[in-house]
Amino acid sequence: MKVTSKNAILITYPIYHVAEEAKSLAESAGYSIKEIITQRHLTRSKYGVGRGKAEELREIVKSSEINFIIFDEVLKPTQQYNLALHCKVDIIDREKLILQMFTLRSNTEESKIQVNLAQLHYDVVRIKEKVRLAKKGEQPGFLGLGKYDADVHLLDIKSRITVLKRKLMKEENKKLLHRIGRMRQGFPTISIAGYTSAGKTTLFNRLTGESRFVDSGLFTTLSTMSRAIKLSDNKVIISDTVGFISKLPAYMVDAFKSTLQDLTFSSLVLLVLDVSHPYEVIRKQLSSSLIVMNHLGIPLGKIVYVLNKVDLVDQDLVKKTIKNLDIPNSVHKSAMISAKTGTNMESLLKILELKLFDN
Ligand SMILES: Nc1nc2c(ncn2[C@@H]2O[C@H](COP(=O)(O)OP(=O)(O)OP(=O)(O)O)[C@@H](O)[C@H]2O)c(=O)[nH]1
Ligand SMILES: [Mg+2]
Repeated sequence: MKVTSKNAILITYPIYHVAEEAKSLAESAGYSIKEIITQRHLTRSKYGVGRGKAEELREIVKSSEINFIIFDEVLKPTQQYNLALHCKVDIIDREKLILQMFTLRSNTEESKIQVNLAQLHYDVVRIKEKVRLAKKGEQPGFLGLGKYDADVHLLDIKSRITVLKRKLMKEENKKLLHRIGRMRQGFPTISIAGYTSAGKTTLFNRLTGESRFVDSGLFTTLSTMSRAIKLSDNKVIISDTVGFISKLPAYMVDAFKSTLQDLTFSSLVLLVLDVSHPYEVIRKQLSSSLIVMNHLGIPLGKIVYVLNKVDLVDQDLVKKTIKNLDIPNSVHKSAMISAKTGTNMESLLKILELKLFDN
C-alpha cells in the first residue's frame, strides 16, 4: 500500500536562521524535507529561481520521490504556475505554507473563519491571474478551467467571502461586547504579542497560572485567551495572542484582525523577543513585529519590551543587544526575563505596576 507522503524539497536563502525557520514552518505544516537547496535570489521573474536552477530542480523531482517544492518566498501566481509546469510538481510558496499551517492549527470558530477568508483571498488572486492569461491566449484551458467556469467560480468565491465576513462580524461583535464589559468595569488590559515561538504563551502561563499548550513549533497559538490576575491588589486582564512572522502579507494580518485587535484595545502590549537567537535574527523579528503593530495602529508608547529566554544566553550579551537594537533601556520600557524559569519576573511585574498604576 502506498503511503501518501508529503516529501518536499525546500528552496530557501543561504542564511542559516532563515533556512531553519523555513524548515520549521514546513515541518509544522506536515511536510518532510528531503533536501534543502539555497539560492541568493528567489525573486527572478519567470520561476523565482534562475533558469539553470529550475532545470536542476526538474531533474531532482524526476529522479526522486519528491511531490512538493516548498519555495521560501512569496511568489506571483505566474511564477508559481511556471515553476509547477516546468518541474511537474506542486509548488508551495511561503504564503501558501503559512495558510496551510493556519488551516492545520485553527481550532476556534473565529480562527477557522479567518483562515477560510485568507484562503479565499489567495484563491481569488490566482483565479483572476488564470483568467487574465487565458484571455491573452497564453494558457488556454489551464487546468481545464474555461473562462465561463472561472467566472462562475469567482462569483461563488465572492459570495462565500460575503457569508464568511458576516459570520466573522458576529464573532467580532461578541468580542466587542466582552471588551466593552471589561472597559465598563475599568480593568486595565495587557496583551502579550511577538514573533511566533518567542515564548508568549509560556509568559502568559507564568503570569496567570494557566496551562495553555506550549511548543517549540511555529504558530502553536492561533486564538487569543484572556485571564484576570491581581497586580498590586488591582485586577488586570492579560491576553495571549497569535504570533507574527516575517513576510506575512497584509491581507493575512487583516484576516486575523479581530484576533489581533485585542492588542489595539490594550492598555499595554508586552512585545516578547526571543533573545537566544543571533543578533540579526532578533533585529529582523523585532522589525517584523513592529510592522504588524504599526499596521494595527498600536502606539509605541504602549509597548513594553520583554527580552525573553535569558536563561539561554549571557546577560551582558542581552544588554548589548538592547543597546544595539535601540530598545529603550529605561526601567519603564524593557525587562530581561526567562518565562520558562521565572528569572526576573519580579522586575517585569514592577514595570507593569509602574506603567499602569503609578501616574
Ligand atoms: N529556554 C527557554 N525556553 C523558553 C522560554 N520561553 C519559552 N520557551 C520555549 O520556547 C518555545 C515556544 O514557546 P511558546 O510559549 O509556545 O511560544 P509562543 O510565542 O506562544 O509561540 P506561538 O504560539 O507558536 O507563536 C517552547 O519550546 C518553550 O518551552 C524561556 O524563557 N527559556
Ligand atoms: Mg503561543
